[in-house]
Amino acid sequence: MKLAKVLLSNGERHVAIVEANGVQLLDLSQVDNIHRLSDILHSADPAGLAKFLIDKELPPVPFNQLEFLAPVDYQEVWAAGVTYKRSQVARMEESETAASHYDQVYTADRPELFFKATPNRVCGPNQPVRVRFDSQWSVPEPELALIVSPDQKLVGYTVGNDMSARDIEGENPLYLPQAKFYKQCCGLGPCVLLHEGPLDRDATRIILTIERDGEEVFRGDTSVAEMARGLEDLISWLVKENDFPSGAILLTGTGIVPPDEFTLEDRDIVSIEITGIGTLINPVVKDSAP
Ligand code: DO4
Ligand code: MG
Repeated sequence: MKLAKVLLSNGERHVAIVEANGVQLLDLSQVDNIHRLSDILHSADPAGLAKFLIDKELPPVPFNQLEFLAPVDYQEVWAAGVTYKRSQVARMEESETAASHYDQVYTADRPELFFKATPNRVCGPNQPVRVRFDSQWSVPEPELALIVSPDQKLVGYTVGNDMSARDIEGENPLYLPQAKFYKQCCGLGPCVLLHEGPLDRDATRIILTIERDGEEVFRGDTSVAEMARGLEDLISWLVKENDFPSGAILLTGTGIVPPDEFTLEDRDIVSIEITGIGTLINPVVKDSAP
């Protein structure tokens, strides 16, 4: 089952079940203490609760009569890094001084984990993701994102974009927070696929395309099976000595890095498809230096 937050043409926001041709709106007022998407995701039985909450008065809403919103409420967004060989090689190329750190973290027990975004820095489908004006080398990072409940369980998946300034990160590893964490630095959506059994990692492909002026300027793909770490293992490191009363969203690292000569430009369109979950499309915005 897939769940989403949607905006209707009359301005109403709803939580909904995503079906083949549209969405079925939910009436959250039927159950005490269920006010938002994350309350359903963090419940003991998200699929059962969502089915119970279907608003039987309302017919399904077709996709052309709604917009998907980022599937985040109050969660912190975190990210893992250097979890795919391609990322390890790319980081070692971009950083002369810190190459050995990336090499070591790829094989170490403890993964690289960093704070990625607060909800106000997250962009939903079709909202612009940002390239910093002080970066001349930035890329999208297409990543499987895990929805983690306050009781530290994997409850769902969405599509994530860990926007990254490679020049700032490469100049000095201590600049990582500035390379990763800024306004509009993270894309999430369009919906959450509930975790209802083990993910078929081989079959879960991640496809990144970037368009400029209507032409495709980059395409890359990988599969989640290429990731060197387990999903539950990443969560176990995230929650070690940590509490997430509002839950967390954990991006799991990128396995696709465009060639070194590529940088995103203002008005590029980034599209990230993850098999079985959906496609997250965002335009890019980059302001000129003030
Ligand atoms: O170490 C830098 C960040 C790595 C990252 O974001 C990734 O591998 O996806
Ligand atoms: Mg990343």
